[in-house]
Amino acid sequence: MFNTVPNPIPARMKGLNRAEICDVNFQEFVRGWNGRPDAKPADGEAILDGSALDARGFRELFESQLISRHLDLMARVLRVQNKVFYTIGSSGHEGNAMVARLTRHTDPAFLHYRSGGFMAERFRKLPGMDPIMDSALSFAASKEDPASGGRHKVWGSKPLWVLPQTSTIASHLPKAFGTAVAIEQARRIGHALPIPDDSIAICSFGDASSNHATAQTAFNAAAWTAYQKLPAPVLFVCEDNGIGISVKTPDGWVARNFAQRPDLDYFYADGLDLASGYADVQRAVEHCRRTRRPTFLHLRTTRIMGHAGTDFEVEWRSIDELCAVEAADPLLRSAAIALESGLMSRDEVLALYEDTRRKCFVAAEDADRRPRLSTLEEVMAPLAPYTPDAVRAEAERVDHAERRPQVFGGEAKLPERLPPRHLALQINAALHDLFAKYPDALLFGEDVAQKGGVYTVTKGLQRAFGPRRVFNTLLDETIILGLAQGYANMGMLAIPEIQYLAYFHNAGDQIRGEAASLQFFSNGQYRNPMVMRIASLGYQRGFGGHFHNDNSITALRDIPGLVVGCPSRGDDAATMLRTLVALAKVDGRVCAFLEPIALYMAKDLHEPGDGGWLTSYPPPEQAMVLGEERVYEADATDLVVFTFGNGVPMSLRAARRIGQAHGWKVRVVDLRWLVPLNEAAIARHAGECRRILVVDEGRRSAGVGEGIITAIVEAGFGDKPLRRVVGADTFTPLAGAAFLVIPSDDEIVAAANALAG
Ligand SMILES: Cc1ncc(C[n+]2csc(CCOP(=O)(O)OP(=O)(O)O)c2C)c(N)n1
Ligand SMILES: [Mg+2]
Repeated sequence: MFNTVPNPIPARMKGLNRAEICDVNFQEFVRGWNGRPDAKPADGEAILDGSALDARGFRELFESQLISRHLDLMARVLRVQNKVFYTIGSSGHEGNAMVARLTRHTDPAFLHYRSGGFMAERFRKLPGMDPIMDSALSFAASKEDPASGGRHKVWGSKPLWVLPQTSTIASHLPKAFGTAVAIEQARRIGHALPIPDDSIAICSFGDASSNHATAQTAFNAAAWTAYQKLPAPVLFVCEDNGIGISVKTPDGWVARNFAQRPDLDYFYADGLDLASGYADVQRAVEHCRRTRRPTFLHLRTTRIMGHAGTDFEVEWRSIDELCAVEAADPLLRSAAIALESGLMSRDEVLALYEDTRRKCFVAAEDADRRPRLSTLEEVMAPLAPYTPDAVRAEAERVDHAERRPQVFGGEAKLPERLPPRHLALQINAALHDLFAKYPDALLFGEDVAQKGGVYTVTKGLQRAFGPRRVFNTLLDETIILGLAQGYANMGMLAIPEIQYLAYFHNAGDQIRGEAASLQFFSNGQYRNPMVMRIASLGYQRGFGGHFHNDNSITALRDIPGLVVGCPSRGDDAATMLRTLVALAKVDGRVCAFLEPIALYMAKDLHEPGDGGWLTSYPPPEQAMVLGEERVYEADATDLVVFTFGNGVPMSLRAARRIGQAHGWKVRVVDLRWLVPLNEAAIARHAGECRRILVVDEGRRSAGVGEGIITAIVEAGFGDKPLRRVVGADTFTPLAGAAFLVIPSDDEIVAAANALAG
């Protein structure tokens, strides 16, 4: 493309690494340029004949490109001095600055890690911001990094609506799609957006990433939406550099795969050439904003200086190939445009280049002198905010009393006036209450609408609150959780349903890597609160087999910051749901609400017909405190049983038998909150009782029971007689064999007998 370093490398370049070679290339290219410049264009004139880009625009984009490049070069130099801790760069991708220029700083952006150019350009949109210093602070992992507070090198900014992304490729596409849908849906439910109504969501990623299942599901969901003539203004920007780390994307594959997709409108732009690429980027952006249709911008880029600073391409790629790639460096093209157009002289280009370099190094050295995170408390501060008084006040707040009779079909039908009922009905009533209380609440998932869910838990909600607030999604858990993040990003209350716990695992990264991490990686500046309802756990009399009886709570237990609650009875479900919603509203928490399927319809406890598992509906001003356990027989001290979910009624039945057999008084503690575990309460009950039983229907390995026992041991009660009744490390079989793998009343009694013996 351009005349750059010849191969073999001349002596003067021997010993240089490829970043240094690209650096020298630029300078030699400018010095050696001997074309004839046009008459210098005025600010508003086209930079080159026929270009849609004017001179001022070009000049700013070029500066943004140079900032991005010199941040990369700086990172390579200072990495070895331990002043910078991240070297995945943007070199070759600087043309993405055009996307930033042609969009607004209020268009939410979820960015590829090669977005240095985009960021530098977006920084221009607000006065008084400093792209170099802000980025340098992030490279240096400084506590003063305005994006993540020193937790990660991210492209992120609160005022610039760049929601931080870290490393997992493609994981941000579902929430970008979700955000686009949310922008449109807000108007339909009367919710005031934090950004203009005609905003679009921007989402960039690499060519290799476009193959990822998580990316493909976002494209599919966007097309599925557009096919139904529903708006989904998301601009997918595929930055195609032809390679992913070391694996080449087959030539032409991205165009082949996307150019003809129905309902995903394809545009191509040359990201290596500002003068010619600009108009094409503009067309794509304007199309997305105007038509509100999902738009795929295939942006040609290249990757120079390797995947990251640690990628020594010379070891696995031919020099010829490297030289060819480096010759396509978009900064050489920009320099050529600057010179050809007459906008800048060679000296001016070189001076700008060196001045930008200097600024980047000065900023980086400055950033290095700023404090870094130095205590665990600092690191974890934004992870799991909890303001108990405000949460309680929010959970108990009732300002929808007037609407309730209409929602529930009359004063006499208010659920608290009805006789005691089972879990499914009380969850259903609690959801109706919450929807009446929060006009921005949305419930969505598979089969939740007209059918009311597989177990009819959401029955009537859509009729009461309309299809804009209660609706079926397409069949994909990743998208359900991506939508939840999108609605949350736009300030709505997302209540996604996952039909079965097994299918949460299918999409777990959307919570584990994305939703639960947002407050952490944005230093608490962004939050995507939600209450995810999941039909869970076993005991369905042998019906349904493993995937409808999944008991892996482990997969949720170790997600930092997640709140997990699991009620065993209807009244607790209602008060817990209110608190979970308050946690979401007040502290921005991501919450999981595990609904024990087998208890949905349970009415009796000890004998058929005793109605022992029916509960009265708690009036709306009642809520449960996070972490608070329910204790049965609080004065009993012979034995304490720690349990939750299906374990609660089993333990209560077993307690009666144990009492009869041994004359013991048995205290049963329903923990209700599985994450975080209330270790203090566990310690207190363990300390007050002579013997301890842990009944955990989850799996033996890493289940909740392990946490309970650890809390007991760490509190110093490990020498008390203790037994655990726990599910086996197996998948759940069908029919009667299902009962072999999970705890039973008999096993609990047997464990107590062992303690007595
Ligand atoms: C889910 C996931 N798998 C693997 C990786 C490791 N990884 C990081 S970048 C990358 C290649 C991405 O290539 P591409 O999408 O083309 O982006 P580029 O780096 O070329 O800009 C891989 C495999 C990852 N970050 N996330
Ligand atoms: Mg690539």
